[in-house]
Amino acid sequence: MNEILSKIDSAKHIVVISHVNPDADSIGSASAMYTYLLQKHKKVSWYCKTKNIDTKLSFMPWFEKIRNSFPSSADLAISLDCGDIKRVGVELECDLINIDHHESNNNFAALNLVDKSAISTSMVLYDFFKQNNIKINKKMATAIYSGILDDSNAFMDEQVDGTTFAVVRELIECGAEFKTCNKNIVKSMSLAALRLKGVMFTNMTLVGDARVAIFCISDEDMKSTGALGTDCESALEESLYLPHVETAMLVRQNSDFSIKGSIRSNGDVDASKIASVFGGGGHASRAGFNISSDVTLEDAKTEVLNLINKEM
Ligand SMILES: [Mn+2]
Repeated sequence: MNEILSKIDSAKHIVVISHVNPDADSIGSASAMYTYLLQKHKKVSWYCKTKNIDTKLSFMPWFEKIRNSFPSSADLAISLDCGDIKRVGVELECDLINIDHHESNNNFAALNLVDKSAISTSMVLYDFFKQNNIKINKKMATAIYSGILDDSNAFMDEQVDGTTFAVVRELIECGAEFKTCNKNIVKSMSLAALRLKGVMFTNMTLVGDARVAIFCISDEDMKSTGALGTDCESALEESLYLPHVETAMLVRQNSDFSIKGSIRSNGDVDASKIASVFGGGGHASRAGFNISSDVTLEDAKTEVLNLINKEM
């Protein structure tokens, strides 16, 4: 722990990193860390490779500071919620601290603060602040709450327990603007996302006695709806609300015709196990992978389906 603090203390220019296609946890934990470093009067930047970050996250403290070019003068980087070095999105020449909670994290940095049992990276950060007697201010509390809210699926996840709510209570006491977070993260949707959801559910196929839902999204679908990658994920998760569905799988074509796969599971299928076959990773309940070779969307779908069949 203290190694991390002394590393921060001696650094001149620190960059916090949110992962490629960032979610509320990666933005929230980076936002909380950014706020903390500012308080320490550090020169700090915030890097994310993705250009079009979901604007529903724009209420997060310091969101407007996010840049997609990495500052050359940085001597320390801190990656937040990156389960894999590839998620960092940049080749680093400076030192790295890896703060995360993904099952697949292999401690890729010089210093690692990885708690695989934590519900979110923002919760790992909360514990870090508490253990080091660092005061959590209103901005930090709002950002940490956002990460917990999103990664716990609005407190609906299996992993949520009394401790989760005890932490939330404390964050609210620290001034977390939880109502703003709830509205922006859970109760808001762009027209593009809603249109994409329509396309996704119209074309959904159910297999294995309706225990597996499969979605296939072409680059054309993305362009015609104007939706973002993260919009697909939320519709994917909703398919688990269907009576028999235990596993949901999505293969999506990127604009460069590479393929992004996402798997969600609320049953016995280990999503991260399937994703790891394709070089990806994540958690048992949610995982993802990328296929960069010349595989067609149909072939990718068949391959993932074969694996799910083997697992079930
Ligand atoms: Mn996370």
